[in-house]
Amino acid sequence: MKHIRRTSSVLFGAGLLVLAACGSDSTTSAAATTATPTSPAPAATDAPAVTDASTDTTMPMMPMPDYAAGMKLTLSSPAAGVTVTDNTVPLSVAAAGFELSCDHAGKPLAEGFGHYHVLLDGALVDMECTTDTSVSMQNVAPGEHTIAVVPALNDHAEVMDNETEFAFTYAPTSPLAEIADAATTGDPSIKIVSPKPGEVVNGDFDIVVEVSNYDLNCDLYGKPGLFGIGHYHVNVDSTSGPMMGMMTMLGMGCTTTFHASTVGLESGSTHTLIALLADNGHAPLMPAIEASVEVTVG
Ligand SMILES: [Cu+2]
Repeated sequence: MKHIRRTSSVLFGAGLLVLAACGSDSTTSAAATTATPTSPAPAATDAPAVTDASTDTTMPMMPMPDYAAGMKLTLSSPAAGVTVTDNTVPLSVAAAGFELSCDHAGKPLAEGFGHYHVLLDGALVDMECTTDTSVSMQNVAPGEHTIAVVPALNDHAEVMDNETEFAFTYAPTSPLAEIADAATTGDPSIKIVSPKPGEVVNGDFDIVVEVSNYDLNCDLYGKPGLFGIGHYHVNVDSTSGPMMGMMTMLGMGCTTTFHASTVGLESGSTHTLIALLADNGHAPLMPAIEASVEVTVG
């Protein structure tokens, strides 16, 4: 086996995202023009002194744009303290002060657009752009748990001050069979089948991948790591930088088709789409297992 199994969901603690909110390449100019040095970052006091080898700890803290404070979420259901007997927890979330747009995710910041992250017991499950979603209880032990929703900017930096969390009790009437390590013996791999190199893409388009020796599983997002099971991320132009390279992540896929969009990318520009295998805790496999294709925006 070439890759290392990682149980890394704790690396994705929400605070880390705040800590790593600075851009990678345009940091200097962006900070110079948008930073307000006299007022501290809104979430700075919440940021823990957490460091990890997988994050770029040399990156200075950057204040969130002013509009971030106005990005709010309301969780209309379920009610706090509810007992969940099904194996999914449905969420009903309303956004105010911004438009939910996964098309903008991983792209440059744009006032008025963002998405939200769902966290189970503090571990990132997924990014969401719809008002109704759900969290699977696959590989979740019965008992007390929390789910949180937090507004996120296009670069996935979380507006921690506007996080909403609720506690619930998971008491399944028919518990799911636990999923264990995969029995795969080959090396995992991923290929991008579509688009083809050099293809011109415009508007909505699909990225189709082929994955071998690695089980894609949506229900295990944010759950403890398992050998040979996970999902993939799709990034644009870069997989490095803080937040495990997530600032340029368009989204995550657990089926072989990922719906992408050229929204937020300039017409005529050329970009590299990168699909990389990640574990349940969203850490890219190490060493990286990825595929890329260069496309032009029509
Ligand atoms: Cu992920």
